[in-house]
Amino acid sequence: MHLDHGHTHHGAVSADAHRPDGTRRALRVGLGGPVGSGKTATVAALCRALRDTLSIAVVTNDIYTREDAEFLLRNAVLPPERIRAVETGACPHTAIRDDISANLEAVEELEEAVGPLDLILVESGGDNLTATFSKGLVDAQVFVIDVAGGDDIPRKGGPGVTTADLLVVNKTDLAPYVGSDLERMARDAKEQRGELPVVLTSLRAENGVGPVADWVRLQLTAWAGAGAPAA
Ligand SMILES: Nc1nc2c(ncn2[C@@H]2O[C@H](COP(=O)(O)OP(=O)(O)OP(=O)(O)O)[C@@H](O)[C@H]2O)c(=O)[nH]1
Ligand SMILES: [Mg+2]
Repeated sequence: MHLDHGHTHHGAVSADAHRPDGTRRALRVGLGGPVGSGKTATVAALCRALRDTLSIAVVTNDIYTREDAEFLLRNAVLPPERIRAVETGACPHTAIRDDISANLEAVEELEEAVGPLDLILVESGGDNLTATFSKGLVDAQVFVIDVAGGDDIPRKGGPGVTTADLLVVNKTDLAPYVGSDLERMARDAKEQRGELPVVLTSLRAENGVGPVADWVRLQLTAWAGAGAPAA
């Protein structure tokens, strides 16, 4: 199943913002990127930064395990009933791009169980540079890469790097140790992405997730603006 919202876009955000009863549904933000780049750490930090002001839930996608969900549970970033795990089997990108039914079900179950929600974060299983989310599953997507994966990744491009609504270059604290050139990464990313935003983060730093949290707040404002029911 592939639901494409097509024409009515307000920035990153689709205008199809309503529950069957006409109220605004939660904004769904997907987080994708290579294995180990810091997707789960970003989700955890976002929950801590935003949970006092927003009603949040999380869906994780793991290949064979529930490890990401268990990390979030162990670290108590949200109450357990707000976290769902989807086990994707062989290809994690299939579950976020082609057959999104298990993820949609998880999203809908969360809305039913703990809603009304403001924000649902959907973490993809770690994959290569080509994995992107279906627009039928998420309203905006974040692609997380890290400096330790090599500073030529932004230059290599790929749909995640070039088209994600936000590109996060994480683990900047490691740049001196792995010899990554942050300025070059930022410059290459900008070249690939034009006007689309790029942020550099270190989740080891105090409020390191701040730039991502700010971007999420902006998306939510756009989402609220897109929320008026069509006449
Ligand atoms: N030094 C440093 N380590 C980080 C940072 N962010 C995440 N990590 C560490 O990197 C490792 C992988 O982070 P995860 O958040 O599990 O990465 P992931 O993208 O969710 O990984 P998969 O789901 O397995 O693809 C963990 O040990 C994190 O603690 C960072 O900004 N700096
Ligand atoms: Mg993870």
